Amino acid sequence: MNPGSTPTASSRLAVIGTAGHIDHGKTAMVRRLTGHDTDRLPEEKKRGISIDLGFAPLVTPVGVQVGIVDVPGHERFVKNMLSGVGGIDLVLLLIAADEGVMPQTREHLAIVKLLGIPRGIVVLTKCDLVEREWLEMVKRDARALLAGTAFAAAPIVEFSAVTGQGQGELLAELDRQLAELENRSTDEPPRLPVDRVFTVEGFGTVVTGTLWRGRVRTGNTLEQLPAERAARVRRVQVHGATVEEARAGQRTALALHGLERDQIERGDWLVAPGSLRPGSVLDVRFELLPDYPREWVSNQRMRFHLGASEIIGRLALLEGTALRPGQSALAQVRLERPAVAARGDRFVIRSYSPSRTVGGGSVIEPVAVRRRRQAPGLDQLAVHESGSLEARLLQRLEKETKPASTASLAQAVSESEAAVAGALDRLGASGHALAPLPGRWLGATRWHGAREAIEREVRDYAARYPARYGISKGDLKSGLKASLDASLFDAAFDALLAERALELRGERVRPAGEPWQPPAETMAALERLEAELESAGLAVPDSATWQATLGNTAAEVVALGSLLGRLVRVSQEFTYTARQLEALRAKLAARFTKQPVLSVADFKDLASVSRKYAVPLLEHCDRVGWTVRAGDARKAGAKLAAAGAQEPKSGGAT
Ligand SMILES: Nc1nc2c(ncn2[C@@H]2O[C@H](COP(=O)(O)OP(=O)(O)OP(=O)(O)O)[C@@H](O)[C@H]2O)c(=O)[nH]1
Ligand SMILES: [Mg+2]
Repeated sequence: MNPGSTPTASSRLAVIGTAGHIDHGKTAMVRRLTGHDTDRLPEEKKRGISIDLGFAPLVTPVGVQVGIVDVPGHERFVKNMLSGVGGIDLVLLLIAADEGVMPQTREHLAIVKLLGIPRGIVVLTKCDLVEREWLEMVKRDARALLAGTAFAAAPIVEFSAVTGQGQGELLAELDRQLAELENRSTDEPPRLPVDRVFTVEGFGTVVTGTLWRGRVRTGNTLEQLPAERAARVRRVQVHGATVEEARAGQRTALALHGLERDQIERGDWLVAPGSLRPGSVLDVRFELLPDYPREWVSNQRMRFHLGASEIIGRLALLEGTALRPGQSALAQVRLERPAVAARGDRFVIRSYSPSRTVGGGSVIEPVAVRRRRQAPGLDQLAVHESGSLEARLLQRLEKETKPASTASLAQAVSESEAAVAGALDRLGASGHALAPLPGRWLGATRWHGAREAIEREVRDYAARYPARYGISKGDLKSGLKASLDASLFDAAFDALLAERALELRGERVRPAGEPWQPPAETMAALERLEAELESAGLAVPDSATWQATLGNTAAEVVALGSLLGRLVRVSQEFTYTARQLEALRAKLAARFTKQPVLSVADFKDLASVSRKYAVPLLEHCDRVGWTVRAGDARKAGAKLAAAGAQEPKSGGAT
């Protein structure tokens, strides 16, 4: 592809990094290409080596804006190298022509491979110091080093920082490589690993990093992780210039409100609030480097590098007790401090002491729970690792105990909300998932399980207590509480009613299509009770008395009476038949046509009862709207004429 023909080249962005053994000319090359000296620390100047990351901007011949991260080559500073190399688009692997391939040439190459850096150019530096023959030999070594890797076809450029040889070719090669690069998505939530923190007079705390995803604008609120602290963006800079907005793929400096210099450090993250969660246990796929000299034994201490962070922890193998060099396995990273990861993030593992790169891999589940080796569920982990979005979502949904929002599912599977919403619709259409509540999703298996649990309880109760109409909704819900979340219960219960799988009367529910007849003896007892209550006028015997007479059948009779609307509990003490209350209502209605106000004394006369009955009866009349209070007296209530709420239902049971 001809890079000059790319119309959007000037709007393109990239971050590239150096790599290679100490003293192989990384910093000198960056200086030659950009005019910037990336060795800024006094100690770096004094010792003539790079210690920490350096940064320099470059605009390529076709106009791609590049941020260069210059890394130290010294083996003691691989940790610093690691904090800058994550998230780069391309690596320049430098090999000094006079020295050839050296240990950190190999280690840095291993790291960029483990991190999945997609592109690379090999730069043979110090070409001014060697003969052609020697140069060809070093070139052959370089090819041999890259053989079988993703960089096998990487271009090799001969270069000298002293003479400027190869500079034009290197820049042209850079443009060729970057032209094939896809621009990063700026629509996703922003995510920035912090690799430097300092203070700027008048602006307070400033952090820098490569913006991995999304965009950041002045005034945005970001979340600092793992501390979970809010930070507002005061100023955005890219390559030293203040800009309105930084986009993914740019070296970015953010001045932050509300954060002191010592509250944030290298290794922290700034992300869209709520978009990622920190976790100390991560499910991963781990691969041991082919040149690691031993087997990796499970549970060794190690250093976990992701983004700009280094966290100490242990790496437990999940499929066996040891892993051979060059092999990979499902594993669990258990850290002493939380990491901030997303599914698919690449990481590097270094041994605890002495520190050397041993392997790396990708994150499968960033916030996991501890699992034992060969515990059940490893196959699910495999689905989570490589399954389609639908398969992963479905697996996640089946784990949810209640309907989950699209946003929380998107977070759980580390995908955008839009992608998850689309996949949910497809799962819905195929019957694998459904939204029992608006915008809240559940796996079909769990949904059917919930419905079955409810139906089973209702059926069991009806079989156990044939004399009762059915279980009360409250008892049903609390009985299933351990296995069914309240919102799931309500949704499933309502669905069963709507489909007429259940029948609800008052608060009681029974299976539909199984007509219920009250047992003859309960019905007879109810009728006897009604007769007894009515024979006393409104001065009925109190409940404790007649319940004692009924004995064991009292509960059944009361349940039947209230189910049929034939018994009404007026107070703790007194229950009346619906007919008695209806007669009272009619009397009251007639009375109020003659006189608009009724005192308690008037009521006692009207109902022929003492105060003991008059007060609870009047309070009942107030409750059902037959009367309303007017000082100590009553006036007619709105429901009085309308044969109120307590009208008896038809006597026959259905
Ligand atoms: N002759 C010659 N010398 C070079 C060239 N490039 C770098 N040097 C010299 O090699 C030494 C190391 O160069 P640096 O650029 O500091 O090496 P580096 O790879 O950045 O080293 P670290 O960052 O410490 O890993 C310096 O003295 C440079 O002047 C080159 O192309 N030709
Ligand atoms: Mg250097």
